[in-house]
Amino acid sequence: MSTELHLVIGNKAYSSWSMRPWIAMTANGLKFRETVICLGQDNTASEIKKYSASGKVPYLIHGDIRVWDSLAIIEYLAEAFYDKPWWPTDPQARAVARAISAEMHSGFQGLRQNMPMNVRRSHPGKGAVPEALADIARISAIWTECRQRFGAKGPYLFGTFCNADAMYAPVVTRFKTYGVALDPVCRAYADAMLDHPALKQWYADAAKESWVVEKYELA
Ligand SMILES: N[C@@H](CCC(=O)N[C@@H](CS)C(=O)NCC(=O)O)C(=O)O
Repeated sequence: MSTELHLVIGNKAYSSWSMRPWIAMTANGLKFRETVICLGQDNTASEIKKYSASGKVPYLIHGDIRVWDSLAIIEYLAEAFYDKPWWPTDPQARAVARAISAEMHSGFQGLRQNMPMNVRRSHPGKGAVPEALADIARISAIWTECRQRFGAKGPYLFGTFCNADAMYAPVVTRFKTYGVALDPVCRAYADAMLDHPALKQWYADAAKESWVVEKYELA
């Protein structure tokens, strides 16, 4: 399919939801145009509304097709570019990959609220309240189970990189920012993710951004 892909995202220092499809698309080698809107500005809402009636990013434009919401976008891409390895091929692994992606998408408020994404900063120990620690324990259990059951063929949750890794990529960055201690299995997984070229590119792009939004820096 040669129709242009255009992904509208929030700025890379802070926009955890945007990171997910961007990482998935980059990891799968898709060429796409990106429009970056800085979060937390007076004109953020109006800029996003130029594209998305939902008032949120990420938002994907593909020819006549419009898709919003991170999980819907990566599911759309898995259909539109079905020759790429978006999800594991084994039905059991694919079911678990989708389940943990949905769990990420709908949960972990304790982690999200107390350890907001900021890939440019280091705040070891900050935000380690019981609600965040409970989410970290559940995520560690998910990662450990996936690595042990499905991870034989590579360093990612299901061996080779898939959409579930993209869904957990912002969590990996939060664990780095907030210095979360991990057991050896989870540490090895997080390190493999941080070493992935797509994540490295996201970090490099975020470092070049000039926007500094006080409310996200103080969080
Ligand atoms: N469930 C949505 C959540 C999207 C979301 O909350 N995006 C944030 C940025 S990470 C946003 O657009 N916020 C609007 C704003 O800050 O004005 C998804 O998965 O895409």
